[in-house]
Amino acid sequence: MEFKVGKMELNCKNDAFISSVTFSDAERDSGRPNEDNILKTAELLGEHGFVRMVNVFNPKMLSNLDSHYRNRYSSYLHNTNRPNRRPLFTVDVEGPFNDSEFFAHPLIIPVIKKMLGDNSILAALSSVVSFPGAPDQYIHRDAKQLFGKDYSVDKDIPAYSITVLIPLVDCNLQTGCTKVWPGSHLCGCEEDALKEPPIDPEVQRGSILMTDGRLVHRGGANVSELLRPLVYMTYHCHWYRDFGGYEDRPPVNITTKEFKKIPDNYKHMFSWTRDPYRMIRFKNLLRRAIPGSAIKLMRSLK
Ligand SMILES: O=C(O)CCC(=O)C(=O)O
Repeated sequence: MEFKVGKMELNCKNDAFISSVTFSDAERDSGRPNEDNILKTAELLGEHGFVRMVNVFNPKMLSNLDSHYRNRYSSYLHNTNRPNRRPLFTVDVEGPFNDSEFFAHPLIIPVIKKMLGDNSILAALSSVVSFPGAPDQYIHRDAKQLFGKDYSVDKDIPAYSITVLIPLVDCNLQTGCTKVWPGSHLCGCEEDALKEPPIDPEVQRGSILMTDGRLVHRGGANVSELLRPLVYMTYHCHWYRDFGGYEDRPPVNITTKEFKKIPDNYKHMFSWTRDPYRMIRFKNLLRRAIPGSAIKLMRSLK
Protein backbone atom coordinates (compact mmCIF):
# COMPACT_ATOMS: atom_id res chain seq x y z
CA MET A 1 0.00 0.00 0.00
CA GLU A 2 1.45 3.37 -1.03
CA PHE A 3 1.10 6.44 1.19
CA LYS A 4 0.86 10.04 0.16
CA VAL A 5 3.95 11.68 1.56
CA GLY A 6 3.80 14.43 4.15
CA LYS A 7 6.57 16.80 5.18
CA MET A 8 7.64 14.81 8.23
CA GLU A 9 9.41 12.19 6.13
CA LEU A 10 12.46 14.49 5.93
CA ASN A 11 12.62 14.84 9.67
CA CYS A 12 14.72 11.76 10.54
CA LYS A 13 16.19 11.30 14.01
CA ASN A 14 19.03 8.86 13.78
CA ASP A 15 19.86 9.02 17.46
CA ALA A 16 16.44 7.63 18.40
CA PHE A 17 15.95 4.40 20.35
CA ILE A 18 16.55 1.45 18.06
CA SER A 19 14.74 -1.78 18.83
CA SER A 20 17.66 -4.20 18.67
CA VAL A 21 19.04 -7.48 20.11
CA THR A 22 22.68 -8.55 19.80
CA PHE A 23 23.60 -12.24 19.56
CA SER A 24 26.97 -13.59 20.65
CA ASP A 25 29.39 -15.35 18.28
CA ALA A 26 28.72 -18.57 20.26
CA GLU A 27 24.94 -18.30 19.71
CA ARG A 28 25.47 -17.51 16.03
CA ASP A 29 27.95 -20.32 15.34
CA SER A 30 26.27 -23.03 17.41
CA GLY A 31 22.81 -22.14 16.05
CA ARG A 32 21.59 -22.31 19.66
CA PRO A 33 20.30 -18.89 20.64
CA ASN A 34 19.68 -17.90 24.21
CA GLU A 35 15.92 -18.25 24.84
CA ASP A 36 15.83 -14.83 26.55
CA ASN A 37 17.23 -13.22 23.42
CA ILE A 38 14.55 -14.88 21.29
CA LEU A 39 11.83 -13.74 23.69
CA LYS A 40 13.24 -10.20 23.75
CA THR A 41 13.40 -10.11 19.93
CA ALA A 42 9.77 -11.24 19.61
CA GLU A 43 8.69 -8.77 22.29
CA LEU A 44 10.42 -5.81 20.58
CA LEU A 45 9.02 -6.83 17.20
CA GLY A 46 5.50 -6.97 18.65
CA GLU A 47 5.88 -3.60 20.35
CA HIS A 48 7.70 -1.52 17.73
CA GLY A 49 6.90 -3.43 14.53
CA PHE A 50 10.59 -3.89 13.78
CA VAL A 51 13.68 -5.29 15.42
CA ARG A 52 17.30 -5.39 14.39
CA MET A 53 19.02 -8.72 15.09
CA VAL A 54 22.75 -8.10 15.32
CA ASN A 55 25.32 -10.80 14.42
CA VAL A 56 22.99 -13.41 12.91
CA PHE A 57 24.91 -14.70 9.88
CA ASN A 58 28.39 -16.05 10.26
CA PRO A 59 30.84 -14.49 7.77
CA LYS A 60 31.53 -17.77 5.92
CA MET A 61 27.85 -18.50 5.30
CA LEU A 62 27.17 -14.92 4.23
CA SER A 63 30.11 -14.91 1.87
CA ASN A 64 28.81 -18.15 0.22
CA LEU A 65 25.37 -16.61 -0.21
CA ASP A 66 26.91 -13.39 -1.47
CA SER A 67 29.15 -14.98 -4.10
CA HIS A 68 26.35 -17.22 -5.42
CA TYR A 69 24.06 -14.17 -5.53
CA ARG A 70 26.57 -11.89 -7.33
CA ASN A 71 27.36 -14.60 -9.86
CA ARG A 72 23.81 -15.71 -10.55
CA TYR A 73 22.23 -12.25 -10.66
CA SER A 74 25.11 -10.27 -12.18
CA SER A 75 22.83 -9.06 -14.98
CA TYR A 76 20.79 -7.10 -12.41
CA LEU A 77 23.83 -5.66 -10.67
CA HIS A 78 25.72 -3.88 -13.47
CA ASN A 79 23.30 -1.13 -14.30
CA THR A 80 19.64 -0.32 -14.26
CA ASN A 81 17.34 1.70 -16.48
CA ARG A 82 14.64 1.89 -13.82
CA PRO A 83 13.83 5.50 -12.89
CA ASN A 84 13.78 4.55 -9.18
CA ARG A 85 17.18 2.79 -9.54
CA ARG A 86 15.83 -0.11 -7.44
CA PRO A 87 15.50 -3.32 -9.42
CA LEU A 88 13.57 -6.12 -7.74
CA PHE A 89 13.94 -9.77 -8.64
CA THR A 90 13.12 -13.21 -7.24
CA VAL A 91 16.02 -15.18 -5.77
CA ASP A 92 15.72 -18.85 -6.75
CA VAL A 93 15.69 -21.47 -4.02
CA GLU A 94 18.89 -23.25 -5.06
CA GLY A 95 22.54 -23.57 -4.03
CA PRO A 96 23.22 -21.89 -0.67
CA PHE A 97 19.69 -20.44 -0.71
CA ASN A 98 18.29 -23.99 -0.61
CA ASP A 99 19.67 -24.66 2.84
CA SER A 100 17.55 -24.88 5.99
CA GLU A 101 20.33 -22.97 7.80
CA PHE A 102 19.32 -20.10 5.52
CA PHE A 103 15.52 -20.22 5.01
CA ALA A 104 14.92 -21.61 8.52
CA HIS A 105 17.90 -19.91 10.14
CA PRO A 106 18.27 -21.17 13.75
CA LEU A 107 18.32 -17.63 15.16
CA ILE A 108 15.50 -16.32 12.96
CA ILE A 109 12.99 -19.17 12.80
CA PRO A 110 12.32 -19.34 16.58
CA VAL A 111 11.17 -15.70 16.44
CA ILE A 112 9.05 -16.37 13.35
CA LYS A 113 7.45 -19.36 15.11
CA LYS A 114 6.68 -17.29 18.20
CA MET A 115 5.02 -14.62 16.07
CA LEU A 116 3.32 -16.67 13.33
CA GLY A 117 3.03 -20.19 14.71
CA ASP A 118 4.90 -23.43 14.03
CA ASN A 119 3.50 -24.00 10.56
CA SER A 120 4.32 -20.63 8.98
CA ILE A 121 5.33 -20.62 5.32
CA LEU A 122 8.06 -18.94 3.31
CA ALA A 123 5.97 -16.57 1.20
CA ALA A 124 8.76 -14.71 -0.65
CA LEU A 125 12.48 -14.95 -1.31
CA SER A 126 13.52 -11.94 -3.25
CA SER A 127 16.03 -9.14 -3.66
CA VAL A 128 15.94 -5.38 -3.98
CA VAL A 129 19.07 -3.58 -5.09
CA SER A 130 19.48 0.14 -4.66
CA PHE A 131 21.96 1.69 -7.05
CA PRO A 132 24.00 4.78 -6.20
CA GLY A 133 21.69 7.75 -6.67
CA ALA A 134 18.51 5.80 -5.83
CA PRO A 135 16.08 8.24 -4.20
CA ASP A 136 13.98 7.43 -1.13
CA GLN A 137 11.54 4.63 -1.91
CA TYR A 138 7.81 5.30 -1.70
CA ILE A 139 6.32 4.89 1.77
CA HIS A 140 4.45 1.62 2.14
CA ARG A 141 3.44 -1.34 4.23
CA ASP A 142 4.37 -4.79 2.90
CA ALA A 143 1.14 -6.57 3.85
CA LYS A 144 -2.25 -5.64 2.50
CA GLN A 145 -4.94 -5.19 5.14
CA LEU A 146 -7.14 -8.22 5.75
CA PHE A 147 -10.49 -6.41 6.05
CA GLY A 148 -11.90 -3.04 5.12
CA LYS A 149 -10.34 0.01 3.50
CA ASP A 150 -7.61 0.69 6.05
CA TYR A 151 -5.83 -1.09 8.91
CA SER A 152 -8.38 -0.33 11.62
CA VAL A 153 -9.16 -4.05 12.01
CA ASP A 154 -5.59 -5.25 11.42
CA LYS A 155 -4.11 -2.97 14.08
CA ASP A 156 -5.81 -5.04 16.80
CA ILE A 157 -4.73 -8.51 15.69
CA PRO A 158 -1.44 -10.41 15.98
CA ALA A 159 1.17 -10.31 13.20
CA TYR A 160 0.39 -12.44 10.15
CA SER A 161 3.32 -11.50 7.90
CA ILE A 162 6.95 -10.80 8.75
CA THR A 163 9.79 -9.71 6.50
CA VAL A 164 13.45 -10.44 7.16
CA LEU A 165 15.76 -7.98 5.40
CA ILE A 166 19.31 -9.25 4.88
CA PRO A 167 21.71 -6.58 3.61
CA LEU A 168 24.79 -7.81 1.73
CA VAL A 169 26.62 -4.53 2.50
CA ASP A 170 26.36 -2.26 5.54
CA CYS A 171 23.12 -0.27 5.45
CA ASN A 172 23.85 3.20 6.82
CA LEU A 173 22.93 6.80 6.12
CA GLN A 174 25.13 6.76 2.99
CA THR A 175 24.03 3.47 1.37
CA GLY A 176 20.50 3.89 2.75
CA CYS A 177 18.82 2.45 5.84
CA THR A 178 15.35 0.98 5.75
CA LYS A 179 13.50 3.94 7.29
CA VAL A 180 10.82 2.79 9.70
CA TRP A 181 7.92 4.45 11.50
CA PRO A 182 8.09 2.79 14.94
CA GLY A 183 4.74 1.46 16.16
CA SER A 184 3.02 2.21 12.85
CA HIS A 185 2.01 -1.48 12.52
CA LEU A 186 -0.54 -0.73 15.26
CA CYS A 187 -1.97 2.34 13.49
CA GLY A 188 -5.24 2.02 11.64
CA CYS A 189 -4.73 4.86 9.18
CA GLU A 190 -2.10 6.82 7.34
CA GLU A 191 -2.53 9.95 9.45
CA ASP A 192 -1.78 8.10 12.71
CA ALA A 193 1.03 6.06 11.20
CA LEU A 194 2.97 9.11 10.00
CA LYS A 195 2.43 11.27 13.11
CA GLU A 196 5.94 10.60 14.44
CA PRO A 197 9.07 10.97 12.30
CA PRO A 198 10.77 7.83 10.94
CA ILE A 199 14.06 6.48 12.21
CA ASP A 200 17.01 4.98 10.33
CA PRO A 201 18.25 1.77 11.96
CA GLU A 202 21.74 1.09 10.63
CA VAL A 203 22.17 -2.63 9.86
CA GLN A 204 25.64 -4.02 9.29
CA ARG A 205 26.41 -6.93 6.99
CA GLY A 206 25.80 -10.10 9.03
CA SER A 207 22.87 -8.52 10.87
CA ILE A 208 19.25 -8.35 9.77
CA LEU A 209 16.15 -6.21 10.17
CA MET A 210 12.85 -7.95 10.91
CA THR A 211 9.65 -6.05 10.19
CA ASP A 212 5.97 -6.71 10.78
CA GLY A 213 4.18 -6.67 7.40
CA ARG A 214 1.95 -3.83 8.64
CA LEU A 215 4.89 -1.55 9.53
CA VAL A 216 5.12 1.67 7.52
CA HIS A 217 8.59 1.95 6.01
CA ARG A 218 10.63 2.81 2.93
CA GLY A 219 14.13 2.12 1.60
CA GLY A 220 16.27 5.21 2.22
CA ALA A 221 18.11 7.05 -0.58
CA ASN A 222 21.50 5.67 -1.62
CA VAL A 223 23.80 8.70 -1.59
CA SER A 224 26.97 6.56 -1.67
CA GLU A 225 29.00 5.24 -4.59
CA LEU A 226 28.21 1.66 -3.55
CA LEU A 227 25.62 -0.80 -4.75
CA ARG A 228 23.33 -1.75 -1.88
CA PRO A 229 21.89 -5.26 -2.46
CA LEU A 230 19.38 -6.62 0.00
CA VAL A 231 17.94 -10.14 0.06
CA TYR A 232 14.65 -10.57 1.84
CA MET A 233 12.48 -13.41 3.03
CA THR A 234 8.82 -12.96 3.89
CA TYR A 235 7.10 -15.39 6.23
CA HIS A 236 3.33 -15.73 6.50
CA CYS A 237 0.90 -17.49 8.80
CA HIS A 238 0.00 -20.71 6.96
CA TRP A 239 -3.44 -19.39 5.99
CA TYR A 240 -2.31 -16.06 4.53
CA ARG A 241 -1.31 -15.28 0.93
CA ASP A 242 -0.47 -11.90 -0.59
CA PHE A 243 0.61 -11.61 -4.21
CA GLY A 244 0.75 -7.79 -4.31
CA GLY A 245 3.97 -6.74 -6.08
CA TYR A 246 4.40 -10.21 -7.59
CA GLU A 247 2.25 -9.75 -10.67
CA ASP A 248 5.09 -10.46 -13.09
CA ARG A 249 7.37 -12.79 -11.10
CA PRO A 250 6.90 -15.58 -8.57
CA PRO A 251 7.40 -14.65 -4.91
CA VAL A 252 9.15 -18.00 -4.38
CA ASN A 253 10.81 -19.82 -7.26
CA ILE A 254 11.58 -23.44 -6.55
CA THR A 255 11.85 -26.26 -9.10
CA THR A 256 10.61 -29.79 -8.42
CA LYS A 257 14.23 -30.95 -8.23
CA GLU A 258 15.04 -28.34 -5.57
CA PHE A 259 11.78 -28.99 -3.71
CA LYS A 260 12.78 -32.65 -3.35
CA LYS A 261 15.97 -31.54 -1.56
CA ILE A 262 14.02 -29.73 1.19
CA PRO A 263 14.11 -31.80 4.40
CA ASP A 264 10.68 -33.27 5.26
CA ASN A 265 10.27 -31.14 8.40
CA TYR A 266 10.55 -27.94 6.30
CA LYS A 267 8.54 -29.02 3.23
CA HIS A 268 5.38 -27.35 4.61
CA MET A 269 7.11 -23.98 4.17
CA PHE A 270 7.20 -24.49 0.39
CA SER A 271 4.36 -26.89 -0.41
CA TRP A 272 2.01 -23.96 -1.18
CA THR A 273 4.16 -23.34 -4.29
CA ARG A 274 3.29 -26.81 -5.70
CA ASP A 275 0.03 -27.53 -7.50
CA PRO A 276 -1.64 -30.46 -5.67
CA TYR A 277 -4.20 -30.86 -8.49
CA ARG A 278 -1.63 -31.09 -11.31
CA MET A 279 -2.25 -34.81 -12.07
CA ILE A 280 -6.03 -34.39 -11.84
CA ARG A 281 -5.87 -31.45 -14.26
CA PHE A 282 -3.76 -33.50 -16.63
CA LYS A 283 -6.18 -36.46 -16.52
CA ASN A 284 -9.14 -34.12 -17.11
CA LEU A 285 -7.34 -32.60 -20.07
CA LEU A 286 -6.75 -36.07 -21.52
CA ARG A 287 -10.39 -37.00 -20.94
CA ARG A 288 -11.50 -33.90 -22.84
CA ALA A 289 -9.00 -34.45 -25.64
CA ILE A 290 -9.69 -38.18 -26.02
CA PRO A 291 -13.39 -39.17 -26.23
CA GLY A 292 -14.60 -41.66 -23.58
CA SER A 293 -14.98 -44.51 -26.05
CA ALA A 294 -11.31 -44.05 -27.05
CA ILE A 295 -10.22 -44.25 -23.38
CA LYS A 296 -12.31 -47.45 -22.93
CA LEU A 297 -10.72 -48.84 -26.07
CA MET A 298 -7.21 -47.98 -24.77
CA ARG A 299 -8.01 -49.67 -21.41
CA SER A 300 -9.31 -52.80 -23.15
CA LEU A 301 -6.11 -52.99 -25.16
CA LYS A 302 -3.96 -53.21 -22.01
O1 LIG B 1 15.32 -1.22 0.45
C1 LIG B 1 14.87 -1.26 1.60
O2 LIG B 1 15.51 -0.90 2.58
C2 LIG B 1 13.48 -1.72 1.85
C3 LIG B 1 12.84 -2.33 0.62
C4 LIG B 1 11.37 -2.48 0.76
O3 LIG B 1 10.76 -2.11 1.71
C5 LIG B 1 10.61 -3.09 -0.33
O4 LIG B 1 11.15 -3.29 -1.43
O5 LIG B 1 9.41 -3.38 -0.12
